[in-house]
Amino acid sequence: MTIKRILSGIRPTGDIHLGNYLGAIYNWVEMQHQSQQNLFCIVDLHALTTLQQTENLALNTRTVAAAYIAAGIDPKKSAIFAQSHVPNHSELGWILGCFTPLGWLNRMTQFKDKAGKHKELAHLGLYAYPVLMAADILLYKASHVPVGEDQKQHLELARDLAAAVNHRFNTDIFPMPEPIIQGAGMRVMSLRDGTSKMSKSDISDYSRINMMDTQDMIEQKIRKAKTDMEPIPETVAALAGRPEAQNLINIFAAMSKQNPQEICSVFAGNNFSEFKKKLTDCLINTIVPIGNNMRELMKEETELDKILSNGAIIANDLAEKHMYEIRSAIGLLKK
Ligand code: AQP
Repeated sequence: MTIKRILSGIRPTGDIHLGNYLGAIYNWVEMQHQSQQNLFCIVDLHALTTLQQTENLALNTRTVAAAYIAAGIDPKKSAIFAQSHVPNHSELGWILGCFTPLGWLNRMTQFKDKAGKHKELAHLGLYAYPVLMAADILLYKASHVPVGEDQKQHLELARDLAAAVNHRFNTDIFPMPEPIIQGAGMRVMSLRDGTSKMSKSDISDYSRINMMDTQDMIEQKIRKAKTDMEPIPETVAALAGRPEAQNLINIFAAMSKQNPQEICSVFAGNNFSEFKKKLTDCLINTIVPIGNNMRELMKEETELDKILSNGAIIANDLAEKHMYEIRSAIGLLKK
């Protein structure tokens, strides 16, 4: 597959965790070598859509940048930058908003999930964030966008907006971005409840493995992770209806680069205690070195900020060039 330009990002809304790693960063590390240009953004403007999570925005932005680098995103190969350091994201977001029928936004399931019961109290930013996400992608003419299953609908919106603007102005200014659905739909679930996603915003720290967790914390969290009374079955099919067991087996499979069936075959008939020890070792071997690396990078704040400003220079150059073409295509007066 020829990949011209990849764009993806994570919201700096709290402790970056195993779900963000397995569902996103882990795949980007591989992909960065297959593509001609990589843009990995820390989407701080998107963090503003959930106002309760913006307390440590600057710190969290640096932490996400440190996680990218510590996990293997190479700043020499990939531009790492904060979304707010490229003002064109907001400009294009506004322009695209003017081409977005409300009916399209009303269909977005994430708004319904995140706004909850009191939709009329939800903010415009939360409602409109898929448009800003479309701007993030289309601003750079990204050819490929690695996204989780839950973001597929938003990528569809970006494609619809690209087609609508191209058609309206009889131009091909926006190439169609292609989704890359990550890790065969790898969705890491909470360690406390196998039916809800592992999330930064979960109030229980025991629901997730954070990328900066120590060995002790990982041991404790896996020991306390919810399971059931049944032994590990021989087949993956027999895990149906056992979401916590399924989640731990999926995590082990992803971490050890095996498939879940192989894990079931190895541990079939055992209870979870032996399995949990092996899973803990596996997590410690991968996560603790990344966490230590993150701590080192966080100590060198000036260096980290330099990486972000270098990334922003690359992103701004590209964005300004494209924005000039976009402004011309839609007929705005030249500066
Ligand atoms: N549990 C997960 N399993 C697999 N992938 C996940 N991602 C997030 N959680 C999981 C993937 O990480 C990327 C960036 O996520 P994000 O932080 O921008 O948005 P999010 O999905 O809202 O992440 P959180 O942790 O749930 O944050 P909060 O609690 O702030 O909403 C995406 O590719 C996402 O699929």
